[in-house]
Amino acid sequence: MKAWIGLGANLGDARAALRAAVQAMAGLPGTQVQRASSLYRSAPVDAGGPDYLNAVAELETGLGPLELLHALQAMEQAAGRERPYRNAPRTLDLDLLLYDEQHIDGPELTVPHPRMLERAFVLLPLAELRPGWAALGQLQAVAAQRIERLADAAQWLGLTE
Ligand code: PH2
Ligand code: MG
Ligand code: MG
Repeated sequence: MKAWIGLGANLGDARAALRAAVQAMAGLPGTQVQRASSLYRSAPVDAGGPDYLNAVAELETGLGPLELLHALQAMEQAAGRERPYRNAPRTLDLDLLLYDEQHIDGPELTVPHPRMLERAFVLLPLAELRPGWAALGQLQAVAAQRIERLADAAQWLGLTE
């Protein structure tokens, strides 16, 4: 199955945390990272603290949605994630955005991610990997949010000089 993961961080060395997360996702059982978006810097949405770094990764995985969710949560924990309050600044946030074409509405997991349409920091990187998933009007609806593209995938993942 294909899955799309939103990556974010706004504490510590955020770029290193997102890069390490991509490597860790590639190490999950039965999972490959097929593509990654560019790296973006974005103003916090519904949150305080420093600017975020954000990106989206596309996985091919044999893990089911809850198995994948739990693996992502374990990676957040390993990166030192603390949850003092809702939307607190974080060393690493990994959100399961889309899982194949499934709609999931369970106690632990909702897919598509319920707030993704409100967030330029999700829709813009996702549009690189799944152009057409968000309609033009949906992209226009978040156009006022401050976001800047910093580096293409090869650059921020350290695959080029
Ligand atoms: N994540 C949030 C809340 N607000 N804002 C930006 N710019 N980027 C994020 O990743 C982000 C946010 C909750 O997970
Ligand atoms: Mg999030
Ligand atoms: Mg999250």
